[in-house]
Amino acid sequence: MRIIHSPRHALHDGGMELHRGALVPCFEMPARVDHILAAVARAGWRVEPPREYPDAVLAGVHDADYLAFLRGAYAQWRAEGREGFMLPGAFPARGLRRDRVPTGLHARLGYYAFDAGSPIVAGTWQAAQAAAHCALTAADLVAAGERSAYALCRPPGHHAGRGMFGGYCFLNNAALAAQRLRDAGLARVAILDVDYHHGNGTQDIFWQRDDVPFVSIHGDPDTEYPFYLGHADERGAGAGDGCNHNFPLPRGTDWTRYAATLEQALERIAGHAPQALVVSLGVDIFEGDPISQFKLQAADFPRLGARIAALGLPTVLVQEGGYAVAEIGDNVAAVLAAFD
Ligand code: OKP
Ligand code: ZN
Repeated sequence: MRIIHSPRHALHDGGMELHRGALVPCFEMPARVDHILAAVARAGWRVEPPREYPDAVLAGVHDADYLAFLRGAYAQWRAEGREGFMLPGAFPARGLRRDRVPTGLHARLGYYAFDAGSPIVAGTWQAAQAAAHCALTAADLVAAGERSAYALCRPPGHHAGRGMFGGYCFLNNAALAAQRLRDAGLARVAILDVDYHHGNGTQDIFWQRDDVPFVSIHGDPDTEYPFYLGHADERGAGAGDGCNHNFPLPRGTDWTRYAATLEQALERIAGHAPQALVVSLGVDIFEGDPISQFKLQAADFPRLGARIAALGLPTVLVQEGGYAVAEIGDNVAAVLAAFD
């Protein structure tokens, strides 16, 4: 298994998130990567750095004004005499204007965010850029003929839309990987998102497209984050009508139920006859996850990997969530081993 990782992920650290009314250290922390790297080493896989890419590549899935905001936000924060992490406190919800981008920094922070759980710190842009480069490198390896490659991305990406951040995500690493494979000439690239939380950003990016079908299994948004997207009746629009497939499942879902839904999800993917697959690999479906409510056991992750690998598609695996820090490495490695 080819593993792509950058130590620059650690530059994104020190922020707090608003969690059920209290400011707490982010569950999405650098130590997650240390545990994944340890498990990768135990498995005997070598770790490679990402290649460098111009920022123009990011514009393949993100709006130019959003990228400019992310790139410059923290420097402007400092220029205004502030320190520490940035969190928004107001959002353009219904009844408020979203047709113009405000000029003030805090106004723009809320304009581009959709939650108060995704702090921006001094190194956030550099870390997000490095994570995106990991995903792009993994995509380039698979485009060049590798059977699979794993991008150890941090911060994660699947909640980041064309022009919004949230859910710990700033740049949509999986979407960038899929777009990269498309640009390399593959006609259809499917995305399977198995993270506990619906990949609202990925759905947003490919909603009107038929070349990147999106299939997601996740906690029911009626009660689970990100709450306002991810229902089964969301099928895509325009050319993308019928290319978006959501499988919301209730709290407490165990492997037996999950596996039955996974079969349906894999059938949908096969139905689109893609040339390659991108997996948004969140292992927060583990029963011990502190912010999620499914009940998969450690022994279920090799099964998950085996079922996905059995599609037989060239596959880019992109790290998303997983907050049971002590177990995240073994759970990720168990999935990856199925592709080795
Ligand atoms: C990211 B990924 C607001 C934030 C609530 C956000 C969870 C993000 C999960 N307090 N928590 O999909 O694993
Ligand atoms: Zn998640």
